[in-house]
Amino acid sequence: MAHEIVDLRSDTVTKPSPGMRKAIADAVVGDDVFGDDPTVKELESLAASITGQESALFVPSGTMGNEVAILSHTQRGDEVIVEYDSHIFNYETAGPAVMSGVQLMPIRTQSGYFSISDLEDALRPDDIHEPMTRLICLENTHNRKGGRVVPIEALREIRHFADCHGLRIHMDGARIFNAACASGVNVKEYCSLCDSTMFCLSKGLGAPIGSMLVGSQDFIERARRYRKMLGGGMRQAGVIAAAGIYALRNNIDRLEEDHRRARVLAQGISTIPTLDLVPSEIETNIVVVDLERSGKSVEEAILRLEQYGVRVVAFGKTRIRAVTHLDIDDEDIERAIEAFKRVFGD
Ligand code: TLP
Repeated sequence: MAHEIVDLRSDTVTKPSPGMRKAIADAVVGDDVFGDDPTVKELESLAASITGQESALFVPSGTMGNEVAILSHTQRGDEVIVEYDSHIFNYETAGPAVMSGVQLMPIRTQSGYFSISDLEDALRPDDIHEPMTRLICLENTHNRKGGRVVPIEALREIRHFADCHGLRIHMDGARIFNAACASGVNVKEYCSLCDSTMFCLSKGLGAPIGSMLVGSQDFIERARRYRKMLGGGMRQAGVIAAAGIYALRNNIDRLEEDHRRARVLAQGISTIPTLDLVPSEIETNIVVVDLERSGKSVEEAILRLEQYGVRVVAFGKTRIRAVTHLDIDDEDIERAIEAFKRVFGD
C-alpha cells in the first residue's frame, strides 16, 4: 500500500513495525547500569556474534558510538585521520575536538576511502613539533559519497598500513549491513580488519533508537566507561534493545530490496536531462542528485517535491539526497519518479 507521504529524507525515519512493537512490549528488562538487563545483554552478544567480534556495547546513537570509539582509542593531542566528507568530520558538532581533545586530519578523496599514498602523506613523522597520528576512521557505506562501499581489498591494504605504523582503525559502519549486502562480503570480514566498528540499528535495519559498538573485550570495557561519562548509561534499556534484536533477526536479509528500489529511482531520475546523479552508479540505498544544470535551487526543489508528497533533504549547495528504506515500497518509488518528472521535466 502506498504511503501518504513518500519520506525519502533518510533511512532513519522508519517506524517500528507491528512485530517490532510486540517485541518491545514483551521485553524483559532490568537496570542495565547495574548489568541487570537481560535483553540488552542478549542484543550485545547477538551483535558481537553477527560481527565476529569479542564484545559489543549498546549505545543510544551512531554519533555517540563514534565519539566513544575515538575516546577509547586516543589521548588528548593525538591526531585522527578522517575522510573530508565523513560524518565524523562534518556532522558530529566537533565532538572529537571537544570530548577527546584530538585533532582531525581530513583527507579529500574521490572514492570516500583512502589510498595508501593518501595515508603516507597524512602520517606524521616522529617529530617533537607534531601531533602523533593514532587512529584512522573509515565510513562504510559512505553517506556523502552516495552510499558507496569501501572495497574489502582497499580495507586490507589500509589494515596493513595501520599495522606497519602502529595505528588503529575505527569504522563508522552506520550502514555496514548495506555494504555487506551490496558487496557480498560478510560483515565479519569487514569488522575483522578494524579495531572497532559502529553500526546503526536505527537506519536501514528499522529500529527506532540505538547503535552498536563492537570490538575486543578490552576495547569494549573502556568504551563502556566512556559511554557512562557521556551520559549514555541507560536503565531499563531492554525495551529498545528488543527492537534492536528484532531488527538484526528480521531486517538484514531484506536490504537488497532497498538497494533495488534506489536503483529504480535513480534510473527514473536519470531520464530527466537536467539532473545528474552523483555518483551515477547506485551501490546501496542512497541516491544523490545534483540540481545545478536544472536551474532550480535546493530549497525550491525540496518545496516543489513536497507539494507532490515526496520528501528529500538538502545535501550540499546544489544537491539533494533520497534514501530508500523499509517503509518505502514500489508504488512510493513510482510516485517519487513522477514527482521528479513534474518538478524538473520540461
Ligand atoms: N546520518 C544521518 C544524518 O546525521 C546525516 C543521515 O540521515 O544519514 N555515521 C553515518 C555514516 C551516518 O550517516 C550517521 C547518521 C551517523 C553516523 C550518526 O548516527 P545517529 O544519527 O544515530 O547519531
